[in-house]
Amino acid sequence: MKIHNVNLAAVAAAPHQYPEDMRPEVAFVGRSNVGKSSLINCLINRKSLARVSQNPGKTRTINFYDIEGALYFVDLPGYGYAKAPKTEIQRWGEMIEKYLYGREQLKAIVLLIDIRHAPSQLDLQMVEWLRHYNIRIIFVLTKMDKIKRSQVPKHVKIIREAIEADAEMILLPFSSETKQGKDELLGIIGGFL
Ligand SMILES: Nc1nc2c(ncn2[C@@H]2O[C@H](COP(=O)(O)OP(=O)(O)O)[C@@H](O)[C@H]2O)c(=O)[nH]1
Ligand SMILES: [Mg+2]
Repeated sequence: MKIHNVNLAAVAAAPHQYPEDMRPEVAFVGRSNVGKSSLINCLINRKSLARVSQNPGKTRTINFYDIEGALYFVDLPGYGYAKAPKTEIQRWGEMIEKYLYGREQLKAIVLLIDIRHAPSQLDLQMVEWLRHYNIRIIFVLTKMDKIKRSQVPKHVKIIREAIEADAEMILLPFSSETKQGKDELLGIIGGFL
């Protein structure tokens, strides 16, 4: 899959604003600052269509990117930013749940985890949630350029054990800086559509 034509098709604060044309969707989720905007920009070959934010936790909408008129990349709001009041977290949960619930078009979720750290409690909760909804998860382990290549397998193993991944579960080390993992990820996404 090569991506040339991308448009921000919808910015949704509520379900009635989601696209309704039944094209397949792949959604991206992870804690704030994990590198989600950078990953989406890397996949779509743009510098900054998906905002790379210095201000974590600002995105409070679900953004739908029309990819080649064939599918949508869905940018879900990030979680786990510091200093978020409880009401904000609750609103976040409701927003995500409304999207996940019964979204037939959703073919897979790309869940981003920083390769340097063990998954947080919120990451594990997210995994449990997605398993509950029976949604296929692709784990992308971000910022791999920040650790030595020789350390990658060790970090993958720690994360694999923490999420209790079975053998078929995909955990893909990735870097938006070096584009390592990009072609593999596009291949995996293509395979699910
Ligand atoms: N070294 C490195 N930095 C990254 C990578 N991906 C994102 N970043 C940096 O991490 C910060 C957060 O990235 P962003 O894409 O805005 O994260 P988001 O909050 O998950 O959307 C920014 O300063 C990015 O430049 C990566 O693969 N390698
Ligand atoms: Mg972002």
